[in-house]
Amino acid sequence: MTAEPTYRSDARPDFAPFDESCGSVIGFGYAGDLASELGSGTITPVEALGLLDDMLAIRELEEMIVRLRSGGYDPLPGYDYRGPTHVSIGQEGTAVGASTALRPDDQVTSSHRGHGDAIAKGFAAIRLMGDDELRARVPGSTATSRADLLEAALEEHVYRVIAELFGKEEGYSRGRGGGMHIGDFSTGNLGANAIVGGSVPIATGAAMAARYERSDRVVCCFAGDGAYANGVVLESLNWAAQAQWTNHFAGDHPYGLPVIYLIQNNHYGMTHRTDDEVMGIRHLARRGAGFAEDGMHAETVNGMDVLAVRDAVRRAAALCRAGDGPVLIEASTYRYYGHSLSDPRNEYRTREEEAAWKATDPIERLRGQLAAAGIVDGDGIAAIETAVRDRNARAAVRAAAATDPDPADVIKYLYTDTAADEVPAAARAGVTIAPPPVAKREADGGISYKDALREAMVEEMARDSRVIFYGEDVADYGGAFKLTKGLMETFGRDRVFNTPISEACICGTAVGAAIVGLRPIVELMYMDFALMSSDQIANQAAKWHYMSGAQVEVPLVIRASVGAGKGYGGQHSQSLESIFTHIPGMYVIYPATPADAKGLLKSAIRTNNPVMFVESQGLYPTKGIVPEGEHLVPLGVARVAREGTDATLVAWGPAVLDVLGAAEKLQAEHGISAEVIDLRSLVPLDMDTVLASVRKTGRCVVASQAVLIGSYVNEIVARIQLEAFDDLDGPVGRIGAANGISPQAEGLEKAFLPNADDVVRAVLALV
Ligand SMILES: Cc1ncc(C[n+]2csc(CCOP(=O)(O)OP(=O)(O)O)c2C)c(N)n1
Repeated sequence: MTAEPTYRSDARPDFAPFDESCGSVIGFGYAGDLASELGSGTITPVEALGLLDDMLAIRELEEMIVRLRSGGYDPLPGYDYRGPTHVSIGQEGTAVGASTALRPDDQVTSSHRGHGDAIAKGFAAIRLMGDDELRARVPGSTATSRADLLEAALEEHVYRVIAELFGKEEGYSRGRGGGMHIGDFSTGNLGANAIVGGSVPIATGAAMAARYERSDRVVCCFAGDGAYANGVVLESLNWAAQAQWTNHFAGDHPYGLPVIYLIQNNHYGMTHRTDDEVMGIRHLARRGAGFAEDGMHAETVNGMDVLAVRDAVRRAAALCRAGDGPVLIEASTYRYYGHSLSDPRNEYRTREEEAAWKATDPIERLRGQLAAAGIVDGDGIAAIETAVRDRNARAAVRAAAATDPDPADVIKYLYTDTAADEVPAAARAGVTIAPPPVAKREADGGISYKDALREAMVEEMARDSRVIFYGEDVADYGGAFKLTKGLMETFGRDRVFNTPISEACICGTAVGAAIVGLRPIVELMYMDFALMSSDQIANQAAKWHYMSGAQVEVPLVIRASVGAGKGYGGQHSQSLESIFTHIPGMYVIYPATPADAKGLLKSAIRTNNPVMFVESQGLYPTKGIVPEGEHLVPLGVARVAREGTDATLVAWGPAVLDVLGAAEKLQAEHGISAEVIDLRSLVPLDMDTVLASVRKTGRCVVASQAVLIGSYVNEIVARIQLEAFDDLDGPVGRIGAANGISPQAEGLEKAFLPNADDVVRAVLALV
């Protein structure tokens, strides 16, 4: 065991004048062409023809969408194409140039305009696959030669992409994702994203995982120029350039994150002008300058030249593999059509401008260079074009006839039923570098809720090295509430580290790391801050299992604590669990006791579903008996906390203590026997236990600490009234905080939060 060194800041006052530049940005420095690349051996004639084939395949696919929309695609007359139409005609050089510069195991993320990226990354990976891998992709193929087998695999790829666009079961995401979310994890495409900028922290997290695993794979993040105004994108650049990846904290692995941020700068957002309207810089490559001390390597390339892009990404990948990532590449390119096919473009740009860009067309450019180099003549090129057109047409016809998903399966793949019950051998070794912190048990075996949570994390991190933990101030300091004190010393800075104050990136990188195989736990200091990362929780973590058609699971835990009751006011006190129960795809857990805090957190870390794990700062010091070692509480099973016969009290989190207090009073002062159900898990929800109790008692009050308006309390009440109406002796009561904002003044906060007396009154009203 090597103890992890601790570091103290040496940030003494230093006001010496300085004059610093922010690093240089190289623009359009590529001076090569096909002849020079062939001459230097950086490309073969076969590879060069592959570039043409890839770009043509993209253009043909996009032209198919254009023609389908106008009813003029001859192979599929009258086919009703629905869904978005963000075609990327004109931008083929960026997708193909970048993808062919990557290894098959390198990964990409992409954007709403991602059909081209999906074709390109797939084709590039498939061309480099061995025969066995190819055969596994087309098991029914009768091909006997490598060339025919490869051709069959390429066609199958086009087919599965088009099948996804057509919403078919045979699509890569089984028709659940569609064109704006298309991903093919088997060729390293981690998914397109319809949230502008949404994939950028995901790519960053996937790169973090590569670094953690000591892998030399690289992640290339495709996103548009519009995205580079978005907060989470700028947070991602800051995240990727953190000093801790390369300085003394980095221990034996001083590697920068292996991520290439590739801006597909087509000079427009939807219709806004990036160049001289909504941004203040001419070359977006300058975005990199403010983040890394020695200047993040950044350059602008001609995105209409597939060879220039390929050259830049090859160099970027080499930098990343050498530990010198991240890299920023701006590819200046153009989309010939509008934002979508419903955009006529005439309100914001001229036909002259379009003609000028079309004169730099990437396919024409390569075509000319191939002919000039004598690799293929005009007839040969025409034959390639016909072959590509026929291949796409066959794939499209097959896709149109593929299977429509069964409407009965509408929520199939929302959740996975798998968990990390077994830890792979590679994740079992060498996981601690110092003895872990041990909770001191009282004579009766009691420990605090807070210590129980730490015990769960210690045990799970010791069990499985894929479990990493990060958040704001969680390392040396042990978190704002000292809950994780000692974890960094036990597991090392590689697995337990501080983050910038970037809640969106904290959650987004966790998604990226999770989908490529890690099992992150992240901490949000206060649950209120989850709203800063709401896109990454609601649109990314919750959705990727479903939207990928179950190609990937997203095993991550977001621990978020509620600060109610401390006089911290409106932005540090909210119980926001109801918001996340409204997001299908998330699990939402809220323990009330120390034993459940441990047992539920351990189960949350092991499930392969994303979990919003809510904790109560008010409950942190409460004590209870907690079994040592393996203590797992299943998710989705409520607990009968007190048995009774006259009324049922349903609650979760700190409200469980209120209803238990109320039950005591009801018994002592009114002779009413109340049964208490602690829900523990809001999603998945155990209605059976609730209904069984209500059917027995005939009366029910549901309580939580959240404000009543829009509260999950109302969902439980509605379901009881619908599903046990005949067994009820009266309407179901509801308890929550006042429909207001948590105040600072003690008396006001007491009036704001519900308490046991409120519950007593609600029960008495029923009897
Ligand atoms: C967060 C978010 N805001 C707005 C939109 C609507 N929208 C879709 S694409 C787009 C323009 C994106 O521009 P850019 O990133 O440059 O990509 P491009 O469309 O040019 O490929 C907008 C505003 C969205 N999908 N997501």
